[in-house]
Amino acid sequence: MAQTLELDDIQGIVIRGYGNLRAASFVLLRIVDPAGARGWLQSLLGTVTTGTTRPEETSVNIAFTAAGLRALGMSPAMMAMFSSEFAGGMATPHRSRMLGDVGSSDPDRWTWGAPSNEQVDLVLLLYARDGAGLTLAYDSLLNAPESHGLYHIATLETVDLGDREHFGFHDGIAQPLIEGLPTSGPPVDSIKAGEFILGYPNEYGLYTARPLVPPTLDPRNELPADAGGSGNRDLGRNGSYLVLRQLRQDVAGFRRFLDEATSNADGSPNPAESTRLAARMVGRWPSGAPLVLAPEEDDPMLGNENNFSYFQPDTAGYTCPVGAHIRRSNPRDSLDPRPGSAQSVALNKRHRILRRGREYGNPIPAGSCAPDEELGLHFICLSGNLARQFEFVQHTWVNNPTFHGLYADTDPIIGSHAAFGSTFTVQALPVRRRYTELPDFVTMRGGAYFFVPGMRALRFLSALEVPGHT
Ligand code: N7H
Repeated sequence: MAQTLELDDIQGIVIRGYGNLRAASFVLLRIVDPAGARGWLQSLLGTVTTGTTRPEETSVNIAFTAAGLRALGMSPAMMAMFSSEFAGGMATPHRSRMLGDVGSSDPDRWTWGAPSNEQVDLVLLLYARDGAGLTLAYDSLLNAPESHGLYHIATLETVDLGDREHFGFHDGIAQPLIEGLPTSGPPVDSIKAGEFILGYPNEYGLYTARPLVPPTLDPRNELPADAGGSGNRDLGRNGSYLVLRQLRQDVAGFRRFLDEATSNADGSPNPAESTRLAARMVGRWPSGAPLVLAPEEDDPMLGNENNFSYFQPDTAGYTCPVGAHIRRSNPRDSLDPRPGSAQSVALNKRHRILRRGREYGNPIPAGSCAPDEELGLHFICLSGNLARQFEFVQHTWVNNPTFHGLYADTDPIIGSHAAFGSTFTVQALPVRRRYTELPDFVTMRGGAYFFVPGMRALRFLSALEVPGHT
């Protein structure tokens, strides 16, 4: 039986992407005065949007980096209970290598989130129907941040491209469905709540590791009891980990590559072939139609279709290349050792992410190859276990040159081509086609790992008792 989720204790961003709230901005803040910041958090408690109902006007969510939790006053003993990837942060040398944040994506070149940048302690995720509503929300919450003990580092603005992203593809189609929510979809997408929300059983039938604190550290009894029965209190329950990565997209470079790789014998462009190649790189046509269901041409009627698998219709990748972006980032039923089996699907379910990204920057007009401005995707995803979910997808699938029998390919859209593999292989009969020397189309501009506390944990954090302080 599906678990009942405590929606009123879960921040809304974990439950929904607020697709009806088209304006969004992500405010990066540093804590200057912990007591002031805790007071501000207390004043925010009634405003933070929970998962109970879909907001129609605005939404406010909040998440903390490990540095932010320390700055709020969390003791080293409590910090030690968070996962090591969260505690260490996204920009350590080891993580940079593992995530492919090297070369032009090296943290040295980031505009925020790197050790050389201003320390990011928290992010305020604001959503509204329109820009005016967003400004209103911002002003009511953060007018004069310094008076709340906060320093405003930057506001990551977003742009509304409808359901498209900058490369011209329909995005935001495929999502895992959290068990316990009244959403329906293919059973392969139905994922145990503990994969995304801490304090519930996950796809192993276990509780995902989370910070548990002894009752003595929760004297006001604010935190829920550990459902695992340890007798401790669960600081993680109804919380999640959030990954935020500002990914710059080189739209001009993408279009140039496609045009050059598909030009006619006389050198003239071949737009139909260019679109076909782009679709093979993504695994869906621009409308969103999956290649495995629409092998020959785009079919907008299938633009929202997500009920498909790979092994049975397309074992070898003749329809959707095995290295295509969506086939790598969610291989569905094609994982070894027994592709096409229930075991393969079960394995895949342990590596899902909830995507919540928003685009930023002015779009480049269709057909233009003019040099880009700063534009791309504020990639956001949520997971209960950063290492097993987001990092695994990024490292073991996206940037793995030997993924699925390949040997020099990384993800054709988001892979770190210069560092790990710049070939894209299109499986075909009688011979495959290989595109070589793909430039990097996506570059990191900044990023961090955050913890999205449940509402009771947020209250607990806002009233943290810091030794030696009142
Ligand atoms: Fe991707 N793109 O526009 O080409 N992505 N992605 N992504 N992505 C998806 O199914 C894109 C990024 C996933 O379940 C679609 O909703 C771009 C990162 C996953 O079938 C399109 C960027 C990671 C899926 C794009 C980017 C992922 C997915 C198809 C960066 C994880 C679902 C629309 C600028 C590390 C796969 C859809 C499934 C889908 C694009 C980033 C993962 C069009 C441009 C960093 C899991």
